[in-house]
Amino acid sequence: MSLLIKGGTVVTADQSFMADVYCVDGKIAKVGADLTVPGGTEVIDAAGQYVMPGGIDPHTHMQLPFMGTVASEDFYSGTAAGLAGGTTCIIDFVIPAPGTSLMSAFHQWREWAEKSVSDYAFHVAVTWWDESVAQDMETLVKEHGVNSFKHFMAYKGAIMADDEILVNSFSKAWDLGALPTVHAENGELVYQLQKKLLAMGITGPEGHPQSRPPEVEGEAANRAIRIAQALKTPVYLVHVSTEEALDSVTRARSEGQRVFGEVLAGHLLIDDSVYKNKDFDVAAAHVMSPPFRPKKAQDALWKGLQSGNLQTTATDHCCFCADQKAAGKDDFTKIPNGTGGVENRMEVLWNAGVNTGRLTMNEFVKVTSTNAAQIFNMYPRKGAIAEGSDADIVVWDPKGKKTISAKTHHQNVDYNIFEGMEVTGIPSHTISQGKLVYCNGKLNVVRGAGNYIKRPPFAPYFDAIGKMRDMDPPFSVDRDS
Ligand code: DUC
Ligand code: ZN
Ligand code: ZN
Repeated sequence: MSLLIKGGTVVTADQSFMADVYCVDGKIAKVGADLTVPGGTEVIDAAGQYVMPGGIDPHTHMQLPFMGTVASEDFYSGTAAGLAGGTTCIIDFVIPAPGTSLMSAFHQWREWAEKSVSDYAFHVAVTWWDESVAQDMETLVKEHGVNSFKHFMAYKGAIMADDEILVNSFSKAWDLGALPTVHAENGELVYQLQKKLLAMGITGPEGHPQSRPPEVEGEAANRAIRIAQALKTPVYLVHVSTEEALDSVTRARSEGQRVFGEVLAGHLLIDDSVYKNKDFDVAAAHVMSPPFRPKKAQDALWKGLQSGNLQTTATDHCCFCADQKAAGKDDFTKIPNGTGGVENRMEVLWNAGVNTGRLTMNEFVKVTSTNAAQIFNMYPRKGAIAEGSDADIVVWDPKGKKTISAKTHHQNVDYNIFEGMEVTGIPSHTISQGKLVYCNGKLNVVRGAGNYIKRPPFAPYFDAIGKMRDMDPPFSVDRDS
């Protein structure tokens, strides 16, 4: 099975050059000018277009059981929608219910994900703590290719990780060479503010952002970062949405702490006016956590991305249709939290990032693909156009235009948060595992074709962290004795 992408400009995280890309049996076999290839090779004409590493969305929730329902987008439809938008790999989240085994949840999610049409990996959430959790973390890292663990600092009474869980889990992650990640919102504050707002008679979606003001995120972000600092572990903050949280990330990085920050396409482009919409369905469709923020937060987030203090872009793709959102008609705290976007992340970021001069094309590749591959240890298998890398590639038409709409998207949800947005710069072709799976509006995917990607722990692969680990254990006492 061979395929040639001919005559395009290859754009990677660090360079741009004219070259053909020849793919054989799922891998990139050759990158070079005017390649001669065997007869029978499928040829894609990429003249006038950019040939980039396929996108990696490091934050999705396909078919997540959450808030009394299940996300409408499953691993089949969700990965297909990703491919239609140039995203060739997702990292989803295994989220065990508190008290249940991480291993059994992991196996459950693996089974659900077998229908994926593109490659995928998993972070695993730590939602409770005892010795069996520590043991399962070890098994996941050593035998199952999991190198990142998620902690929800919000969702009190459900999946919230308190400080005891954070400290134990971060510490275990450090032992294993795995990366702790956090959803940073102070769950107690959210809970108390929700109660207060409901008591005041505020029951509509406008109560959602009011119950999660920026301080809620700022406090939790800073706490997670400081805990990581004390334990000398790296930490990754998912969906940084406020100046307060970004300031904590920036300060820590400037002090040499290994802190990574992710920003959602939605938080860069949508503001909190959506919650004032009189139509419940529209306002509720935007209920996600952390919520969309006042417009000025977007400037700060763009600057965070431009300065490199935020390294990755994601979607937190977690879809619920109007009939599911209706569960919170009389009580905003019951609206299932989540919005979609896996299909549109690349094009909205190109349109608002590259077309405006905020990002160079190479920076675009970094923040949509290469940085995620490096941080989560899939590089250079993913995130690169190089001989030996997986042939996960997007051919990008910088002049192509479209108007985003739920009427035409492939996502299995009845609303699109980018509805009506006109974008210039769209994928013309997506290649997954060396096969053409999307061509000018047409998907051609195979159920179950996606592979689970194992991600090894960092040490000794991730040298800087390896050095940190040798230098200084998190505690001065020997925890093994
Ligand atoms: N936030 C959401 O909006 N949905 C799923 C989980 C989360 O943290
Ligand atoms: Zn989250
Ligand atoms: Zn999430």
